[in-house]
Amino acid sequence: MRPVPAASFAIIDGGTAVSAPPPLEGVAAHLGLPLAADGAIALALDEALPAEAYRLEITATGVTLAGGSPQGVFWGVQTLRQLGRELPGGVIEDHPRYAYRGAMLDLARHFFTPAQIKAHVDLLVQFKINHLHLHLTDDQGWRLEIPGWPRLTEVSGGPGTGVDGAGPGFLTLGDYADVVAYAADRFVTIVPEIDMPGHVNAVHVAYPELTADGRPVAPRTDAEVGYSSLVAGREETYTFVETVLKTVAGLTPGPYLHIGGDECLSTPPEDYRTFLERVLPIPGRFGKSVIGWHEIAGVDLPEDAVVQYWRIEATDDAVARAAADGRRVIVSPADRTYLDMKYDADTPLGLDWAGHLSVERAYDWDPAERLPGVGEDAILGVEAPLWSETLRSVDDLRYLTFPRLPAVAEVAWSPRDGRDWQSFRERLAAFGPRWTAGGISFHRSPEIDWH
Ligand code: IFG
Repeated sequence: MRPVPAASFAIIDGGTAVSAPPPLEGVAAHLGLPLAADGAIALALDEALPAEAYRLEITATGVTLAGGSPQGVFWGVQTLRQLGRELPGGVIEDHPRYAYRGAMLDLARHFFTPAQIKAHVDLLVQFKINHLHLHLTDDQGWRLEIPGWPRLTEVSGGPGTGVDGAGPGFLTLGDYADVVAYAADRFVTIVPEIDMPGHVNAVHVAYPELTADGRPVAPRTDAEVGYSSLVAGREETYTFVETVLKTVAGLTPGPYLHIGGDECLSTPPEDYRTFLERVLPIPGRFGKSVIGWHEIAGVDLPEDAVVQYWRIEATDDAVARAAADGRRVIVSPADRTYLDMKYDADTPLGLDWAGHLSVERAYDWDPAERLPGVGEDAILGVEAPLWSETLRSVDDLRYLTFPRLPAVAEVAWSPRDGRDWQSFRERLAAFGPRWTAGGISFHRSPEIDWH
């Protein structure tokens, strides 16, 4: 044991063991240290704590980490891992501000493989993100196998699909189950999105019979939006939608099904209403709560519906009304959370329709102050979407994600008065060497004095 200040504790590489009761052995495995009954790091459950809360006590002789549930202990493990090998003495008591702390990955514009998605989960949990929203379908590609509708993936998940024709691929039922299980083992809930009634050119390419005139539709590999729509007046539309949502619900242990609803510029308003009134209740029939982008707030919503706010406007009356009616809101304002926004004018990747998103702007805002009428009690949580129109590799994905995802993750986890940009930027600096050592591409933002 190296000589250390009295109150701190040094983890000896490989020589420090962890003790864990059976329900926590899975969590202990994530520490990468041996299990032993007399381990210097003791994991424990403390039912008196809220599920995701934990209490970390570090003394010169060892560490006690108690959580309200295995998930709470797992979040404590992430803090332990962040502290490194020299653990400062003291007690940390911590719990999340919001229950829903999400990241979104757009697999439709550019597909990423199960292995790449799982590697992304490993990085997200280090910042206590507990939901991964997978945008599975859009104009350019359909990325989840649906039994009975094979052309969705054979055609619209096949070669040449994706923006610039560079994002081919799809998840088989087995791939999806594998990703769901991997995420669950790390206390991350997968939130699948089937975007409707807009953003459906990939459906029409695969099944022209679902279009208004039944004529063949050309694949699209550009990045335009708002030009496609399911036909609200045809029964075939609902047969298709019901089969797809039933399949996805059956594959998804999590409580949510996201049905999109955004940018339906080619859906007449009355048709949009008709479509949603028939489709919004379907997830509930399969035991799921429906999530939609905030445009859905214009129609009557199921009691447990969740509205995901994404625009940059200062107010949104429909969302405020939905919140006043008891619907919950996921706050994802593009000008604060869209990781596909450029960092600055020199950023080679990304878009800039919501402005440039610096690390500080991703950090220095408050979800409860973002939308008038959408206060703390209406907010389910925060999510950072990453749209993939300009992504071509995992390095690209990570370059836009890090270091802004940690900023949004802290907005979602920490109490509002506990947040401080100077403190955050100093703590973030320690990740530079770790990401470099791990081969994790990230933006060395000049806002941070990287170690
Ligand atoms: N808006 C579209 C996305 C994507 C995005 C890129 C939403 C909900 C612009 N819809 O954001 O499909 O194109 O920043």
